[in-house]
Amino acid sequence: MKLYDSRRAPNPRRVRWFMAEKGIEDVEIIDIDIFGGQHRTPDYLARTGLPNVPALEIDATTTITESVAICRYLESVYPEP
Ligand SMILES: N[C@@H](CCC(=O)N[C@@H](CS)C(=O)NCC(=O)O)C(=O)O
Repeated sequence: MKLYDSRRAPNPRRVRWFMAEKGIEDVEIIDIDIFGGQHRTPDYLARTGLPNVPALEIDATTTITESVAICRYLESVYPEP
């Protein structure tokens, strides 16, 4: 899985904190330059559907957005702790 992140943005930070608290380390983090407009490129929009971070790419066909939805999905995959 890949997490599309932007280091200075608060919503992806919520997901990073959640992953840190749970010890999730096998999600690849990809930094998106939202100040440079990288989240509005055709490639990013084709992957995520929305010009927002965070987005979690689960596989080649499924990406979810919304920080709380991403945390809930991760909780379902990594129920412990
Ligand atoms: N409700 C969404 C909000 C996502 C959101 O607004 N992300 C901001 C960064 S914190 C963003 O992508 N902004 C880019 C823009 O507005 O162009 C969530 O919780 O994930």
